[in-house]
Amino acid sequence: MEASMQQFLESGLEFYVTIGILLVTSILIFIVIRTLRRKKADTILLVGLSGGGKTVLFYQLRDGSSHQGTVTSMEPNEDSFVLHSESSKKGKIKPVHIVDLPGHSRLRPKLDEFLPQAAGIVFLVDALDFLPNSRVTAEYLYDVLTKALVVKNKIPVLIVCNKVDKVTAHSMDFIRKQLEKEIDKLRASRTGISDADIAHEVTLGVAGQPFTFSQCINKVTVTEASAISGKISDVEHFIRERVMP
Ligand SMILES: Nc1nc2c(ncn2[C@@H]2O[C@H](COP(=O)(O)OP(=O)(O)OP(=O)(O)O)[C@@H](O)[C@H]2O)c(=O)[nH]1
Ligand SMILES: [Mg+2]
Repeated sequence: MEASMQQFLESGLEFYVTIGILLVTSILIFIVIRTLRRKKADTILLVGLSGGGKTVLFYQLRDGSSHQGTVTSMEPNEDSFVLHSESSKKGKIKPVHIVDLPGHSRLRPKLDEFLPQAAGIVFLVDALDFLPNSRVTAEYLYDVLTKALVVKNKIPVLIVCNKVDKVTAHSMDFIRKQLEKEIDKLRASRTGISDADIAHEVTLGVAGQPFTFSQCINKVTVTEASAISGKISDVEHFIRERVMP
């Protein structure tokens, strides 16, 4: 009697152990398949106000020439290529997918379509015509920095003060400070609008302290460039760092 009881218990235990093993194996297989399926983010987005030089930069990165006289873009301009500066390594290194998004305010929602694949964002600022546009530039940058995906995926942002070939261009330190000040003001005014919405919105910076880019969860850096004359090495370096060969 006792022996058959023991046999019964043992077979029950065996049953549960087998089910347990099967369950753990299926979960592991499921996780592996999901990880393999998830495409690695390999896209660099060029964003910023209209006229900042995104399209000029796109061609400079791809062809090493600026295609003078671009008109305002109405559609995203995208391609996968090995950077012109790395063309000697063609075939040996991974191409990058670059999307030049139109700066026109009505076309800006296009950004959301590309964000899930973004490995980095290059935010162009017109350093020549900066002052009259500092507020709108900061508004757009604020929108980018508070996008849920940018924060969740910690997408690095490189702010590029473009057109430094002109002597009247503002310095990158000046532009950085102005943008930080404007974002600080925006932060105060936007959080003041409705307390109910704050729970859903990302709040930038540290409460009670003036805003600086270094407080962002994602890495935000500032550099200068001249897309038209090909002074874009910091941008190329940023891209290569984000999309490894
Ligand atoms: N001096 C100077 N001008 C530049 C530079 N980069 C772009 N430009 C000029 O700025 C203007 C706008 O350049 P685009 O590349 O078309 O600007 P964009 O950011 O693509 O603008 P949208 O397509 O409207 O969003 C053009 O007249 C360019 O020649 C630069 O580095 N230096
Ligand atoms: Mg353009």
